[in-house]
Amino acid sequence: MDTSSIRKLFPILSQTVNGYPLVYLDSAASAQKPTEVIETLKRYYEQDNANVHRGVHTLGSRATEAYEGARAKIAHFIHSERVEEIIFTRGTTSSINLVASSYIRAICKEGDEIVVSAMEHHSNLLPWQQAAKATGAELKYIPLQADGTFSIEDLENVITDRTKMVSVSHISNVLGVTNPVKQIATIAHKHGAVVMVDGAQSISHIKVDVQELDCDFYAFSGHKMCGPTGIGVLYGKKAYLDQMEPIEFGGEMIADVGLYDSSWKELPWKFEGGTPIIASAIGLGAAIDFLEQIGLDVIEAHDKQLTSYAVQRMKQIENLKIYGPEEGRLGLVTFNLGKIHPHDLATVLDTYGVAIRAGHHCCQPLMRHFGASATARASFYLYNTEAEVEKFLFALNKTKDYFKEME
Ligand code: 7TS
Repeated sequence: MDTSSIRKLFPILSQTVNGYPLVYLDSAASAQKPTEVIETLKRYYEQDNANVHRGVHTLGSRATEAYEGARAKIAHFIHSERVEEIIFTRGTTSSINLVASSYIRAICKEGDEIVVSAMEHHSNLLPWQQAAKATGAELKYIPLQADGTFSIEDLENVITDRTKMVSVSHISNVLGVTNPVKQIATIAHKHGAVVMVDGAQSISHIKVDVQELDCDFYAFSGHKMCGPTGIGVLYGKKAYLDQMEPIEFGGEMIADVGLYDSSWKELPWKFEGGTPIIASAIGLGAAIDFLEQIGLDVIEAHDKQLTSYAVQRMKQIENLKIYGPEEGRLGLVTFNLGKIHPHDLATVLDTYGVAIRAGHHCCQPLMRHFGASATARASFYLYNTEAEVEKFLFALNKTKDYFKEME
């Protein structure tokens, strides 16, 4: 892959920050947007903007065609069996909340179980905590090993015939490791449980095939895959989505409204109350075209190679602790440098134009598992280069020197 040509397609990357060329190593929080996505949004607002599904006028038809066209692109991108299995949401958090609020509250009762791991992002924990409280179901955790991962044996020991839901991340936003979701789905299905996959960190780096994974629900966010903010997807197998009631009522989700009762449209629209997130959905369609032109296999190989390059180079820095297992990291590396607080580290790095994330990464249980209140995280995407990794290392060493002088 010609990374220098790809970089030219991202206008934001050509700026300097604090007098240095921007080194953006925070794509796991939100990825940058290529010109084509920005232009698609602009074109939509300049030429086609109208509400969808209701207007019989030309702009309304164009907007509807583009919005539903984006849904079809997503269905193709993740290989769902049916287009109506793609629900537009605000993002991963909303998608998981929709399942936890609608599906779980409908099917779970006291004595049932919901299984998660302590590796999860808060967005894949809190909805289940709430659902467990509301239904009387038990929230069970797959125990974590010292490196933060869990074993299939431990997972098998936790799941029982009373388990109704198993929800795990595909790629962890702290460890960068890929969980074997296909294997997890096979085990869960044997017990009659459904499987939800938090794909927030995987969708941008690897080819996802929901039929091949055989997961029942898959959630992701547009903004982490070069798309706009405010748009995300819930994929669900039709059989489960059909059982679910909407959680938002009004607007375009209705079939017929009476004074005291109403009925809903069929899938996917029953879950898309109000005016949908039209422009961002169309922008997400453009992001998918962009990623597919480059190829997810090419992106994965690049991101894997760059991550392991960064890890190898970071290991050469004294007192730098990397969290997670030795092998299998994709797209990010989480670390601490001596006793320097990660917020201080990120602040000094920013003075060199290097953007990284610091904090608990919305994974407080996992931070506690590591005995850390916070960590720093560098994340890599298709536009990052080895030269940028070197600038990051240069800034890390400068930060170390700076804090040594302060001692
Ligand atoms: N799940 C995982 C694994 C994530 O990494 C994130 C966002 C979410 C869920 C929530 O996604 P949202 O789009 O609904 O906010 N992760 C991060 C992160 O690691 N740093 O900032 C956001």
